[in-house]
Amino acid sequence: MAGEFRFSFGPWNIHEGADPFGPTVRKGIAFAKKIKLYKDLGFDGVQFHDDDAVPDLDSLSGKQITQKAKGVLKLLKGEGLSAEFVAPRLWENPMTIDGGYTSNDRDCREYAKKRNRISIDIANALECDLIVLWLAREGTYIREAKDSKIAVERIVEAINDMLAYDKKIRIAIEPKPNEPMDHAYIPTTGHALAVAALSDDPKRVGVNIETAHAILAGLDPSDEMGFALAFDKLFTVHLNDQNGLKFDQDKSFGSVDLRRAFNQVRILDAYNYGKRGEFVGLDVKAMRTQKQDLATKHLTNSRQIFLQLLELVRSLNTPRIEDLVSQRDYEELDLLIVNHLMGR
Ligand code: XLS
Ligand code: MG
Repeated sequence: MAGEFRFSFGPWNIHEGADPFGPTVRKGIAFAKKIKLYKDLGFDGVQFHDDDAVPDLDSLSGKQITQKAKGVLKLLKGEGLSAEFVAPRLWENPMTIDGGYTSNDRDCREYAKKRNRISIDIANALECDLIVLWLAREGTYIREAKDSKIAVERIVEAINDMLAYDKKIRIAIEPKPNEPMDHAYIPTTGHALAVAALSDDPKRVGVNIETAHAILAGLDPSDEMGFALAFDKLFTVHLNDQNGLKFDQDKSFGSVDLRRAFNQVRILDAYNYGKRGEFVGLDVKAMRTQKQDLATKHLTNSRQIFLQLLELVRSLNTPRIEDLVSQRDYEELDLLIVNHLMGR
Protein backbone atom coordinates (compact mmCIF):
# COMPACT_ATOMS: atom_id res chain seq x y z
CA MET A 1 0.00 0.00 0.00
CA ALA A 2 2.71 2.45 1.05
CA GLY A 3 4.41 2.04 -2.30
CA GLU A 4 1.66 4.14 -3.89
CA PHE A 5 3.48 7.30 -2.93
CA ARG A 6 6.48 8.46 -4.91
CA PHE A 7 9.02 10.78 -3.35
CA SER A 8 11.17 13.61 -4.69
CA PHE A 9 13.72 16.16 -3.53
CA GLY A 10 16.01 18.76 -5.08
CA PRO A 11 19.79 18.68 -5.38
CA TRP A 12 19.88 21.62 -2.91
CA ASN A 13 18.66 19.23 -0.21
CA ILE A 14 22.09 17.59 -0.15
CA HIS A 15 24.16 20.57 0.81
CA GLU A 16 27.39 21.76 2.39
CA GLY A 17 25.90 23.21 5.55
CA ALA A 18 26.72 26.91 5.15
CA ASP A 19 24.40 29.28 7.02
CA PRO A 20 24.26 33.09 7.27
CA PHE A 21 26.77 32.91 10.15
CA GLY A 22 29.27 30.35 9.00
CA PRO A 23 30.91 28.72 5.99
CA THR A 24 30.40 25.28 4.54
CA VAL A 25 31.20 22.29 6.77
CA ARG A 26 30.90 19.50 4.23
CA LYS A 27 32.42 18.93 0.81
CA GLY A 28 30.25 19.66 -2.21
CA ILE A 29 28.92 16.67 -4.14
CA ALA A 30 28.78 16.98 -7.93
CA PHE A 31 25.29 17.01 -9.46
CA ALA A 32 25.90 13.80 -11.45
CA LYS A 33 26.95 12.06 -8.23
CA LYS A 34 23.86 13.29 -6.36
CA ILE A 35 21.64 11.90 -9.10
CA LYS A 36 23.16 8.48 -8.48
CA LEU A 37 22.09 8.62 -4.82
CA TYR A 38 18.34 9.12 -5.43
CA LYS A 39 17.18 5.55 -6.03
CA ASP A 40 19.20 4.10 -3.17
CA LEU A 41 17.67 6.66 -0.84
CA GLY A 42 14.17 5.62 -2.01
CA PHE A 43 13.39 8.56 -4.32
CA ASP A 44 12.04 8.61 -7.88
CA GLY A 45 11.67 12.30 -8.67
CA VAL A 46 14.13 15.18 -9.01
CA GLN A 47 13.17 18.79 -8.41
CA PHE A 48 15.21 21.45 -10.16
CA HIS A 49 15.98 25.09 -10.07
CA ASP A 50 16.63 26.28 -13.61
CA ASP A 51 20.34 26.61 -12.85
CA ASP A 52 20.53 23.26 -11.03
CA ALA A 53 19.76 21.74 -14.41
CA VAL A 54 21.77 24.20 -16.48
CA PRO A 55 24.47 26.06 -14.50
CA ASP A 56 25.62 29.48 -15.79
CA LEU A 57 22.54 29.77 -17.96
CA ASP A 58 22.95 33.54 -18.32
CA SER A 59 26.01 32.99 -20.49
CA LEU A 60 24.37 30.40 -22.78
CA SER A 61 22.17 30.66 -25.87
CA GLY A 62 18.67 29.19 -25.92
CA LYS A 63 19.92 26.34 -28.05
CA GLN A 64 22.80 25.56 -25.68
CA ILE A 65 20.43 25.62 -22.69
CA THR A 66 18.08 23.12 -24.32
CA GLN A 67 21.00 20.91 -25.32
CA LYS A 68 22.40 20.87 -21.78
CA ALA A 69 18.95 20.16 -20.30
CA LYS A 70 18.56 17.23 -22.69
CA GLY A 71 21.87 15.91 -21.39
CA VAL A 72 20.42 16.05 -17.88
CA LEU A 73 17.32 14.15 -19.03
CA LYS A 74 19.59 11.40 -20.33
CA LEU A 75 21.30 11.26 -16.95
CA LEU A 76 17.91 11.00 -15.20
CA LYS A 77 16.65 8.29 -17.52
CA GLY A 78 19.84 6.32 -16.99
CA GLU A 79 18.99 6.22 -13.28
CA GLY A 80 15.27 5.53 -13.79
CA LEU A 81 14.36 8.99 -12.45
CA SER A 82 12.07 11.71 -13.71
CA ALA A 83 12.02 15.48 -13.31
CA GLU A 84 9.16 16.78 -11.19
CA PHE A 85 9.45 20.53 -11.66
CA VAL A 86 11.70 23.43 -12.59
CA ALA A 87 11.79 26.60 -10.48
CA PRO A 88 13.37 29.84 -11.71
CA ARG A 89 15.93 30.86 -9.09
CA LEU A 90 15.04 34.53 -8.84
CA TRP A 91 16.89 35.41 -5.66
CA GLU A 92 20.63 35.13 -6.34
CA ASN A 93 21.30 37.13 -9.50
CA PRO A 94 22.14 40.87 -9.11
CA MET A 95 19.12 41.57 -11.34
CA THR A 96 16.87 40.15 -8.60
CA ILE A 97 18.25 42.06 -5.60
CA ASP A 98 14.91 43.83 -5.10
CA GLY A 99 12.83 40.93 -6.41
CA GLY A 100 12.08 39.80 -9.95
CA TYR A 101 8.47 40.34 -10.95
CA THR A 102 7.88 43.08 -8.38
CA SER A 103 11.14 44.96 -8.80
CA ASN A 104 10.70 48.69 -9.33
CA ASP A 105 13.23 48.45 -12.19
CA ARG A 106 11.72 47.51 -15.55
CA ASP A 107 14.94 45.81 -16.76
CA CYS A 108 14.94 43.59 -13.68
CA ARG A 109 11.32 42.64 -14.27
CA GLU A 110 12.14 41.74 -17.86
CA TYR A 111 15.10 39.65 -16.67
CA ALA A 112 12.76 37.73 -14.33
CA LYS A 113 10.33 37.03 -17.15
CA LYS A 114 13.19 35.82 -19.31
CA ARG A 115 14.24 33.40 -16.54
CA ASN A 116 10.64 32.12 -16.42
CA ARG A 117 10.69 31.35 -20.13
CA ILE A 118 14.11 29.68 -19.82
CA SER A 119 12.72 27.56 -16.98
CA ILE A 120 9.86 26.48 -19.24
CA ASP A 121 12.32 25.56 -22.02
CA ILE A 122 14.30 23.51 -19.49
CA ALA A 123 11.12 21.85 -18.17
CA ASN A 124 10.16 20.86 -21.71
CA ALA A 125 13.62 19.43 -22.35
CA LEU A 126 13.33 17.49 -19.07
CA GLU A 127 9.86 16.24 -20.10
CA CYS A 128 8.03 17.79 -17.19
CA ASP A 129 5.14 20.25 -17.24
CA LEU A 130 5.40 21.93 -13.85
CA ILE A 131 7.03 25.22 -12.86
CA VAL A 132 7.32 26.08 -9.16
CA LEU A 133 7.44 29.74 -8.16
CA TRP A 134 8.91 30.34 -4.76
CA LEU A 135 8.51 34.13 -4.69
CA ALA A 136 11.56 34.68 -2.50
CA ARG A 137 12.10 38.41 -2.94
CA GLU A 138 8.63 39.42 -4.15
CA GLY A 139 8.01 41.49 -1.05
CA THR A 140 9.57 44.34 0.88
CA TYR A 141 11.77 45.18 3.85
CA ILE A 142 9.79 48.37 4.38
CA ARG A 143 6.20 49.12 3.33
CA GLU A 144 7.06 52.28 1.44
CA ALA A 145 9.50 50.56 -0.94
CA LYS A 146 6.87 49.16 -3.30
CA ASP A 147 3.20 49.58 -4.10
CA SER A 148 1.43 46.40 -2.94
CA LYS A 149 -1.43 46.69 -5.47
CA ILE A 150 0.95 47.11 -8.38
CA ALA A 151 3.16 44.31 -7.01
CA VAL A 152 0.31 41.80 -7.18
CA GLU A 153 -0.61 42.97 -10.68
CA ARG A 154 2.99 42.45 -11.73
CA ILE A 155 3.05 38.92 -10.31
CA VAL A 156 -0.10 38.14 -12.31
CA GLU A 157 1.47 39.68 -15.41
CA ALA A 158 4.57 37.46 -15.04
CA ILE A 159 2.36 34.38 -14.62
CA ASN A 160 0.28 35.30 -17.66
CA ASP A 161 3.46 35.67 -19.67
CA MET A 162 4.34 32.05 -18.82
CA LEU A 163 0.83 30.75 -19.54
CA ALA A 164 0.97 32.40 -22.97
CA TYR A 165 4.52 31.22 -23.69
CA ASP A 166 3.55 27.56 -23.25
CA LYS A 167 -0.02 26.34 -23.53
CA LYS A 168 0.62 23.17 -21.51
CA ILE A 169 2.80 24.36 -18.68
CA ARG A 170 1.33 24.37 -15.14
CA ILE A 171 2.49 26.70 -12.41
CA ALA A 172 2.62 25.95 -8.68
CA ILE A 173 3.07 29.02 -6.51
CA GLU A 174 4.94 28.22 -3.27
CA PRO A 175 3.68 30.69 -0.67
CA LYS A 176 5.84 31.86 2.24
CA PRO A 177 5.14 34.84 4.48
CA ASN A 178 8.67 36.09 5.21
CA GLU A 179 12.40 35.42 4.85
CA PRO A 180 14.33 36.67 3.04
CA MET A 181 11.88 39.59 3.00
CA ASP A 182 10.18 41.19 6.00
CA HIS A 183 6.83 40.60 4.31
CA ALA A 184 6.12 38.66 1.12
CA TYR A 185 3.20 39.53 -1.14
CA ILE A 186 1.96 35.93 -1.46
CA PRO A 187 2.17 34.64 2.10
CA THR A 188 -0.47 31.89 2.12
CA THR A 189 -2.32 29.34 -0.01
CA GLY A 190 -5.33 31.65 -0.08
CA HIS A 191 -3.27 34.47 -1.55
CA ALA A 192 -1.74 32.12 -4.13
CA LEU A 193 -5.12 30.79 -5.24
CA ALA A 194 -6.55 34.28 -5.43
CA VAL A 195 -3.68 35.21 -7.75
CA ALA A 196 -4.40 32.06 -9.76
CA ALA A 197 -8.00 33.21 -10.17
CA LEU A 198 -6.79 36.54 -11.58
CA SER A 199 -4.62 34.84 -14.17
CA ASP A 200 -5.54 34.16 -17.80
CA ASP A 201 -5.87 30.39 -17.23
CA PRO A 202 -6.70 29.70 -13.56
CA LYS A 203 -6.86 25.92 -14.12
CA ARG A 204 -3.14 25.82 -14.78
CA VAL A 205 -2.12 27.78 -11.69
CA GLY A 206 -2.03 25.98 -8.34
CA VAL A 207 0.20 25.65 -5.30
CA ASN A 208 3.17 23.93 -3.77
CA ILE A 209 2.49 23.84 -0.04
CA GLU A 210 5.56 23.74 2.17
CA THR A 211 4.97 22.67 5.79
CA ALA A 212 7.43 25.18 7.27
CA HIS A 213 6.08 28.08 5.23
CA ALA A 214 2.52 27.44 6.45
CA ILE A 215 3.74 27.25 10.05
CA LEU A 216 5.67 30.51 9.63
CA ALA A 217 2.36 32.07 8.53
CA GLY A 218 0.78 30.82 11.77
CA LEU A 219 -1.33 28.29 9.87
CA ASP A 220 -1.81 24.55 10.01
CA PRO A 221 -0.19 22.87 7.00
CA SER A 222 -2.84 20.14 6.69
CA ASP A 223 -5.61 22.76 6.63
CA GLU A 224 -3.71 24.66 3.95
CA MET A 225 -3.58 21.39 1.98
CA GLY A 226 -7.30 20.89 2.48
CA PHE A 227 -7.95 24.40 1.18
CA ALA A 228 -5.91 23.73 -1.96
CA LEU A 229 -7.54 20.30 -2.44
CA ALA A 230 -10.99 21.92 -2.32
CA PHE A 231 -9.92 23.96 -5.37
CA ASP A 232 -8.18 20.95 -6.97
CA LYS A 233 -4.98 22.99 -6.85
CA LEU A 234 -2.54 20.93 -4.81
CA PHE A 235 0.01 20.44 -7.59
CA THR A 236 2.84 19.42 -5.24
CA VAL A 237 4.00 19.58 -1.61
CA HIS A 238 7.22 20.38 0.22
CA LEU A 239 7.06 18.44 3.44
CA ASN A 240 9.43 19.26 6.28
CA ASP A 241 9.08 20.58 9.83
CA GLN A 242 9.55 23.83 11.70
CA ASN A 243 10.07 24.60 15.37
CA GLY A 244 8.14 27.81 16.00
CA LEU A 245 8.32 31.25 14.44
CA LYS A 246 11.94 31.69 13.51
CA PHE A 247 14.06 31.28 10.39
CA ASP A 248 12.95 28.65 7.88
CA GLN A 249 14.41 25.46 9.36
CA ASP A 250 13.54 22.75 6.83
CA LYS A 251 13.75 20.12 9.56
CA SER A 252 13.08 16.45 8.84
CA PHE A 253 9.39 15.72 8.33
CA GLY A 254 7.61 14.97 11.59
CA SER A 255 10.66 15.70 13.72
CA VAL A 256 9.05 18.60 15.63
CA ASP A 257 5.34 17.87 15.77
CA LEU A 258 4.37 14.30 14.96
CA ARG A 259 0.64 14.94 15.19
CA ARG A 260 0.86 17.85 12.76
CA ALA A 261 2.80 15.62 10.36
CA PHE A 262 0.29 12.80 10.85
CA ASN A 263 -2.53 15.13 9.81
CA GLN A 264 -0.68 16.13 6.64
CA VAL A 265 -0.22 12.48 5.68
CA ARG A 266 -3.85 11.82 6.59
CA ILE A 267 -5.29 14.46 4.31
CA LEU A 268 -3.00 13.57 1.42
CA ASP A 269 -3.98 9.92 1.70
CA ALA A 270 -7.69 10.69 2.17
CA TYR A 271 -7.88 12.61 -1.11
CA ASN A 272 -5.71 10.32 -3.20
CA TYR A 273 -2.81 12.69 -3.52
CA GLY A 274 -0.31 11.14 -5.91
CA LYS A 275 -2.85 9.27 -8.03
CA ARG A 276 -2.37 11.77 -10.85
CA GLY A 277 1.39 11.54 -10.68
CA GLU A 278 2.00 14.08 -7.91
CA PHE A 279 5.20 13.50 -5.95
CA VAL A 280 5.64 13.80 -2.20
CA GLY A 281 8.41 16.39 -2.20
CA LEU A 282 10.66 16.58 0.84
CA ASP A 283 12.28 20.01 1.18
CA VAL A 284 14.50 19.12 4.12
CA LYS A 285 18.00 20.18 5.15
CA ALA A 286 20.60 18.21 7.11
CA MET A 287 21.72 19.76 10.38
CA ARG A 288 24.97 21.68 10.08
CA THR A 289 26.51 19.32 12.63
CA GLN A 290 26.04 16.29 10.39
CA LYS A 291 29.25 14.69 9.06
CA GLN A 292 29.95 14.25 5.35
CA ASP A 293 28.99 10.61 4.89
CA LEU A 294 25.84 10.91 7.01
CA ALA A 295 24.37 14.01 5.38
CA THR A 296 21.52 12.24 3.56
CA LYS A 297 19.83 10.81 6.66
CA HIS A 298 17.39 13.74 6.81
CA LEU A 299 16.00 12.52 3.47
CA THR A 300 15.67 8.83 4.30
CA ASN A 301 14.38 9.66 7.79
CA SER A 302 11.72 12.02 6.42
CA ARG A 303 10.55 9.42 3.93
CA GLN A 304 10.52 6.73 6.60
CA ILE A 305 8.54 8.94 9.00
CA PHE A 306 6.02 9.67 6.22
CA LEU A 307 5.54 5.95 5.52
CA GLN A 308 5.26 5.08 9.21
CA LEU A 309 2.67 7.82 9.68
CA LEU A 310 0.85 6.45 6.65
CA GLU A 311 0.57 3.09 8.43
CA LEU A 312 -0.85 4.88 11.46
CA VAL A 313 -3.31 6.79 9.28
CA ARG A 314 -4.51 3.60 7.64
CA SER A 315 -4.84 1.69 10.89
CA LEU A 316 -7.07 4.29 12.57
CA ASN A 317 -10.30 2.96 13.99
CA THR A 318 -12.50 4.92 11.57
CA PRO A 319 -15.93 3.76 12.85
CA ARG A 320 -14.86 4.70 16.37
CA ILE A 321 -13.74 8.14 15.14
CA GLU A 322 -17.01 8.68 13.30
CA ASP A 323 -18.89 7.70 16.42
CA LEU A 324 -16.93 10.14 18.61
CA VAL A 325 -17.40 12.92 16.04
CA SER A 326 -21.15 12.33 15.94
CA GLN A 327 -21.27 12.38 19.76
CA ARG A 328 -19.16 15.55 19.73
CA ASP A 329 -16.82 13.85 22.19
CA TYR A 330 -13.69 15.56 20.96
CA GLU A 331 -11.90 14.99 24.28
CA GLU A 332 -12.10 11.22 23.76
CA LEU A 333 -11.13 11.67 20.11
CA ASP A 334 -8.12 13.72 21.20
CA LEU A 335 -6.99 10.88 23.49
CA LEU A 336 -7.63 8.28 20.81
CA ILE A 337 -5.33 10.11 18.38
CA VAL A 338 -2.57 10.69 20.93
CA ASN A 339 -2.75 7.03 22.04
CA HIS A 340 -2.66 5.92 18.42
CA LEU A 341 0.46 8.01 17.82
CA MET A 342 1.98 6.42 20.93
CA GLY A 343 1.25 2.96 19.61
CA ARG A 344 -1.45 2.21 22.21
C1 XLS B 1 12.12 27.22 -0.53
C2 XLS B 1 12.81 26.25 -1.31
C3 XLS B 1 12.97 26.66 -2.71
C4 XLS B 1 11.73 26.25 -3.43
C5 XLS B 1 11.90 25.99 -4.88
O1 XLS B 1 11.45 26.75 0.36
O2 XLS B 1 13.85 25.66 -0.70
O3 XLS B 1 14.10 26.16 -3.21
O4 XLS B 1 11.11 25.18 -2.83
O5 XLS B 1 12.36 27.11 -5.50
MG1 MG C 1 10.33 24.71 -0.69
